[in-house]
Amino acid sequence: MQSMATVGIFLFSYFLNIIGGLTIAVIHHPLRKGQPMLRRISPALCLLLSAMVIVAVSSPMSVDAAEPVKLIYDTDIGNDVDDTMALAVIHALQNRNECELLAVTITKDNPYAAPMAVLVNTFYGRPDIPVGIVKDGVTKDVGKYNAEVYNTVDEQGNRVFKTNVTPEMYAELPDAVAVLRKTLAGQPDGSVVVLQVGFSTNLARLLDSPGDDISPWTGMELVEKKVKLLSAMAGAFVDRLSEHREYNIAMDVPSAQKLFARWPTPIVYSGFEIGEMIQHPGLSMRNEYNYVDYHPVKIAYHFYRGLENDQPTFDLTSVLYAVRPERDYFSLSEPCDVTFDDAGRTHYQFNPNSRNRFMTVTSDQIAMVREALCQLCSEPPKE
Ligand SMILES: [Ca+2]
Repeated sequence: MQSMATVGIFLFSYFLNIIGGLTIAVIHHPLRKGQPMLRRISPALCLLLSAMVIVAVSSPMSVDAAEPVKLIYDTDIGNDVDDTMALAVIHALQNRNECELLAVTITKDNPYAAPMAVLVNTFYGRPDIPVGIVKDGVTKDVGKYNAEVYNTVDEQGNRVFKTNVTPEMYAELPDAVAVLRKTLAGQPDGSVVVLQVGFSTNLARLLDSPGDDISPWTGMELVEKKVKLLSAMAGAFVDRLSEHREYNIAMDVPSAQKLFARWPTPIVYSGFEIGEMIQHPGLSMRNEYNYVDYHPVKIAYHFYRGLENDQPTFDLTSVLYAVRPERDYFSLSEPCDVTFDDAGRTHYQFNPNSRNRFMTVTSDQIAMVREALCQLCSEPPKE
């Protein structure tokens, strides 16, 4: 679109110059007399008009066109199907040039988690996005769908999903902290949004990491320099859930306490209540993914949730906010300090000096987000 507009501006400017040239020719015609002033200023006037048109036409575009949001996706893919759906949403947004997925790091310590992430990336045409895994992490079980999707076969018995990462390669895959450090070190200052939709294991270790041959900066310094926002699906922020031990926090409380106490840039929390209130309809999964015979997101949903059932949109909400923060899909709380106790319960206190906020939603926003996520999650891969 932008290049077409640029061509249009160029042609229009060229047209103006031609008109200007004709004007000059007319003015210089031997049968015409007078108008010495016009004769002198005509070429300059044309140039000026051209410049004004270029400024007038191009300015609104340069104001409106946001740069793609650079994302790191830290996920416990395989524990719940929303991680896989959220990854599909990221790819749909990247197809629209709204974001760029730099790396995926995984906090589920099972050999099928990384292949599942790569399988989804490959389905959407991006098999080479770097993936890092947690070492000695939590939730070592395989979960309800990673192996099922990975091992899906067609009628001839051939696996239908290609991946260049297999469960057998688990021991050799790079450590998430190294992938995080390398990814951040290679990006411009203040440019990266980190999505954390699983446990805090990897990011707490990142903050603790010393300078090394990847970067002389500590993990804390790298985050401070490179990360503009942590969009986290974590905690619970309504009174009725004051005793709730939100899963992402409760599975690794020490890492969550360390991470959220020390993270040096703004955090936006999507609490349990947000994804719970915005239910993805099973109807969409049944009817809107049939453009291919085997869809990894639909198969994952089938094994995890059942196609007849609706599914909370927990992790998807953190993605949508991260990429489209200005679309009013969500409202934000006043700034507040957030802590997690040893049982994994959420505590927060409003503090005007805090960098951190949590999401809230109205009934109108719930309807809008549900539909936006249905459309994005079911969007076919780019040809
Ligand atoms: Ca998750």
